[in-house]
Amino acid sequence: MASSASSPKNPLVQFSVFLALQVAPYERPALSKGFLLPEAPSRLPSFHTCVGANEERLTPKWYKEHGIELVLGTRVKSADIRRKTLLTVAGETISYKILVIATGARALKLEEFGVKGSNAENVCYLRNLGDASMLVDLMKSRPGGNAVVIGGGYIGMECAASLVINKINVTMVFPEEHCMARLFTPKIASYYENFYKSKGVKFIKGTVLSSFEIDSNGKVTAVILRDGSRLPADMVVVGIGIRPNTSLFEGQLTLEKGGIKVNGKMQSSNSSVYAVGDVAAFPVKLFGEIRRLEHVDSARKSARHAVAAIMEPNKMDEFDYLPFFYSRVFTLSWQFYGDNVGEVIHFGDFSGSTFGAYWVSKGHLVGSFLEGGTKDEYEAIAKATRLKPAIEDIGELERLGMGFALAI
Ligand code: NAD
Ligand code: ISD
Repeated sequence: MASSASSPKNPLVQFSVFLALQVAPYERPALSKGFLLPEAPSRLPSFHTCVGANEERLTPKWYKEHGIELVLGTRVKSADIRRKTLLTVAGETISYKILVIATGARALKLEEFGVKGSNAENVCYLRNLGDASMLVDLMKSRPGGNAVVIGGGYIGMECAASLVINKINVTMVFPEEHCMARLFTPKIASYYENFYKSKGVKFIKGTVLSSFEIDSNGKVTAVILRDGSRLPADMVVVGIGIRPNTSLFEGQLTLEKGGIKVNGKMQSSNSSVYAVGDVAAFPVKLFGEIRRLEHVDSARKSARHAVAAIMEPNKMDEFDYLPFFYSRVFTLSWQFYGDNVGEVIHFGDFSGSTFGAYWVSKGHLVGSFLEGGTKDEYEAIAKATRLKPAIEDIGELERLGMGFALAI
């Protein structure tokens, strides 16, 4: 987003949004959830940006009515931060007074791990609308077929659930000992893995694929694992992580944690340039350190904060964000707040439908996880994590479980 002279709605600032995409900006969460459902799937503009904030639909008409120039199908090929210009692939030069970088991240490709075949017509990634549409078409064209899901993170888990709902047989392959290894404890992971197994999903853990078997039409027919075993496949879904899109700015702005380093106003090492969302590495006050968070909630709130800081620089406090992650699959739904470091205690009924965990570091509660909670319970764990209470007796915390957060 670049801002320069004036607009009809706001005489002081003109906002322009430049996108390589051909559609107005949208949020990704639906792509691995509602978009993949066989019945009444979500479609644009129902998951336009700001959908989570219950605001107006940000359709192209909305941008127009608000005096924001929406420039689609325009890829920026280079940036000159000193001159405050962007050069597009079409050769146009765009000048800005203030630049907001919201370039997000790209899906890691199997080729980066030495495996060829990503371009086969039945191998899907899941990062954008085109990817999700491709997966929908594949599921429709192979009813009852076999899918191999590579990766046991967010994309792997959410897509595996959607594939099952579409009556596709699923085998998940990932290198760790359990799913969602970046966040879940082995005990939490075991609950979800058992739930998935009850839906027919097979897990192959602690290994990775080494190659694809590809037929004469260029379609993958099987996935070959490192130990030589062969998994027949009608489709492959790959979710092996992302990398922030920083390349336009490398050597011009300070980078940290793989992203563009910003201060508490989301301002980069150049005061005219801001960064938000997956690409921004910002100070998380609660942890006293710079983090780069890959999540829609952080994207929404960091963007809101950057714009407020641009419009009213003297009024703005430092961004004070409580890290939040969530997922919804099948009938399950969990939320996590804070940081998953230190000692962990579990609570609740792991043989039922509501359970959780707290993380305690340096004598304070720093992270909370809850599956199957009510709105009040989720609000309670968020509040407790934000307050970072001292924990003198871990056993007592374990005994109180959900009651600890509800009493705060
Ligand atoms: P991820 O980091 O969550 O998980 C990556 C997984 O791939 C891990 O299990 C990892 O070990 C595995 N992996 C890495 N290399 C591999 C290899 N060579 N072979 C097999 N497995 C390998 O990343 P993701 O699932 O790709 O998700 C991408 C992004 O989308 C993330 O930023 C995530 O936060 C976001 N996302 C979030 C949600 C949500 O918050 N609910 C949902 C979907 C996607
Ligand atoms: O909550 C989510 C979700 O479902 C995603 O796909 O955050 C991510 C992205 O919006 C950020 O990578």
